[in-house]
Amino acid sequence: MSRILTVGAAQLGPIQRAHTRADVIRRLVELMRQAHGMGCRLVVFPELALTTFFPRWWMEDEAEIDAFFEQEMPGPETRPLFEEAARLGIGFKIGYAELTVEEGRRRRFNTAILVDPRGRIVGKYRKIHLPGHAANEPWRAFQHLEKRYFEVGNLGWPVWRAFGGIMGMAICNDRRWPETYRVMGLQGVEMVLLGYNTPEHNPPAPEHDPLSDFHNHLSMQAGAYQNGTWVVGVAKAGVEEGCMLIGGSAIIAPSGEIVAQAVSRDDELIVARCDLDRTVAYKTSIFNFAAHRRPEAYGPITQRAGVILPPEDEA
Ligand code: ING
Repeated sequence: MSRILTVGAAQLGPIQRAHTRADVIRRLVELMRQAHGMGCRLVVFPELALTTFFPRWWMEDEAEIDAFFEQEMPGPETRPLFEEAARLGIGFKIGYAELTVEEGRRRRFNTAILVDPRGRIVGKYRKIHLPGHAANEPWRAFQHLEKRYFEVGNLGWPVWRAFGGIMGMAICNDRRWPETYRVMGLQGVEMVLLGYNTPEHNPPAPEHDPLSDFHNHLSMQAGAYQNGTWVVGVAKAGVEEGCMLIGGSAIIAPSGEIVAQAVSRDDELIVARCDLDRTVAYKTSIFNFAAHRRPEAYGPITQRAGVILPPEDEA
């Protein structure tokens, strides 16, 4: 049996600070129309797909910061995207900066939503692994202040039955952590949708820069294979406000093989016919968790995250 889901990964080129929401929505709608024309039922957009990657700057003025956030989704500026999706009958995943009031206080998250072909939001995820720093580091050419502007996501990694399968979401740095895929893998995920904004240069570890593209694909391919799931990883790419972001958007099979890959650092749609039943062979053999995975034998270390064990005392 084959459950084919034709998916489009809609990579975005740079979004400069001067680009308005309307400018960006026009680009998203164009990519959505291309995806529909190629038979896609689902199109995946990057992390923070509505604005430039503003955590590269230290800002203190609340209004200046709030301008990068969506206080309702859809809102007046994003509604045209939802309306076009419903008109075309195509679902989508999009990442954006979420400003909400919960438990009586304003809260900010790096968020992604999954929208079905009728325009209904079927799932929401809030980024858990926030890289970078919270303090101002003005000596840097660009900063990475996600810890300043976002709270750690408070929704875990849920999965949803949608598009004929079991779908999950992650955001950017999440893709580098095996727990991200495993938590969804333990729930039977068949396709993980994720977006990223990844600078080619990582100031804390510049010696890793030549491996940026390799680490990008390594992380997603490993996550796919080790959990028997498809992974759709979508970049915002190119030179954004002077900062080079990697591209390399890819659609990855449960085998870990890349079946489609972007070749530019611009707006670029890649498409694949994904047979969700290709997950079964991995979930029922090598990664049959019930038959082979033994968490009860892994020892207490798994419960003490972040502990660096001291060297054994010299006997
Ligand atoms: N960006 C980067 C990412 O994890 C980063 C942060 C850059 C990590 C370079 C390592 C190297 O892809 C976001 N937004 O998480």
